[in-house]
Amino acid sequence: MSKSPSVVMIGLGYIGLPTAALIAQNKTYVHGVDINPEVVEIINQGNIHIVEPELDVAVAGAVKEGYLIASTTPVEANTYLIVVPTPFKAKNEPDISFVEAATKSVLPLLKENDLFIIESTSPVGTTEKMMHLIYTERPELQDKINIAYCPERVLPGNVMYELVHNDRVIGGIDEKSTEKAVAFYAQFIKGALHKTNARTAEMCKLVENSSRDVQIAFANELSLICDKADVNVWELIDLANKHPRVNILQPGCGVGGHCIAVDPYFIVAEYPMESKIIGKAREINNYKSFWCAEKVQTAKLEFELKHGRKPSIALMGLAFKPNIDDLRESPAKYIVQKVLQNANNEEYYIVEPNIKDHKVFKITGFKEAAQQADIIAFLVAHDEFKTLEIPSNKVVLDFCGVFK
Ligand code: SAJ
Repeated sequence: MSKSPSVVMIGLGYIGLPTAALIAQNKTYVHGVDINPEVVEIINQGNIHIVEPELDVAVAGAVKEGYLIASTTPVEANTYLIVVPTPFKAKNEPDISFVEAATKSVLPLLKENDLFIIESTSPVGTTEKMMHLIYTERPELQDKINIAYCPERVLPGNVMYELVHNDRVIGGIDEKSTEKAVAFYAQFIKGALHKTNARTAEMCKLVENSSRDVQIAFANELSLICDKADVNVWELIDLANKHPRVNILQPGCGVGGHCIAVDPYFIVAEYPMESKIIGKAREINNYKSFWCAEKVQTAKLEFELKHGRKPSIALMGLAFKPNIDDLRESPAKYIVQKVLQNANNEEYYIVEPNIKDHKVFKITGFKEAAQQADIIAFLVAHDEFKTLEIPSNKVVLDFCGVFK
């Protein structure tokens, strides 16, 4: 790269890399940093290490034109973006050690008027903590640099579009920081940029995903009630949603992915006495996966009692939501593992049309599995499954509304 970078991006994962590519497409020099040397090498060759539509073209172009370069160490710039993971430790407590390490890595490089932004999903107060860390190590910078929090809200699978078009919430540690961060994002984001303070912006991200988790828990709870009450939950929700002020989401096998199933714990861990509904929603959504596995087990035993032989079973779907190949934190995968733990010489067909093979499971085509199996359990509502014609002699467990 011929010019010194304007932006240093710490973390080149599912959000950091697309954001780095977007900024670079805007002809701003970006120095991307990742601790994984393989990732760095792949990106510098103009390739990508994650699956996301349109990201490959964006990264290839940005690298080729020299606006994006990857490295394992940061360099001096004007803007530093922290986009690293915030996993949780035992007891579901958030772990901000990656954010801390990222902040420490740029500490010696910071200078007056720089902009330091955290995008990583973080517990409330993290931006202030990083501010104290910076001011403790570099007291001469007190009130002289701009520090802000700005969470991302993109949906995996549609990241490149949503990065540009979604509204953003931007909260600085003071007004000057907020204004400076807004001016930065305004260069490449078309959605509205909403100003607030850092704590509110942090809480906003956690609340968005908790809100969805609570709403899905309501739908999942309804599915358990309806199973006992002998009411078709899909028809019920459809009818209830005809009310002008009711909008119930869809039940499924539980909630997966790296966001909705995780972020609510960041609130519960800090405010356990107050976050009753949020905590309970997590429990309900986790329980739903366990319940589905139990249902498969019961169907197996019923089949054996009725037919005097062991059934063959198709488990349809492994991904964490429909029409993607992402198996991270997937309730479907959990159910498959749980069912296989109880296997007792039955024949199993594991199906996931969005992946070719898997290191643990032997993958069978969805048509073949549906044809061969006595019991067909739908764990993910992939589009392919909706086209299946299932003979009436099969036992169908439709946990996610494939045939609703
Ligand atoms: N799900 C249901 N029923 C529904 C909707 C979803 O069971 O009616 C399940 C899905 O099957 C999946 C899980 O919920 O297992 C999460 O899927 P999702 O599509 O709702 O969300 P994610 O995890 O892919 O992305 C979310 C988004 N947040 C919200 O919609 C509030 C996205 O905008 C965030 O940027 C992302 O989390 C994130 O990175 O935090």
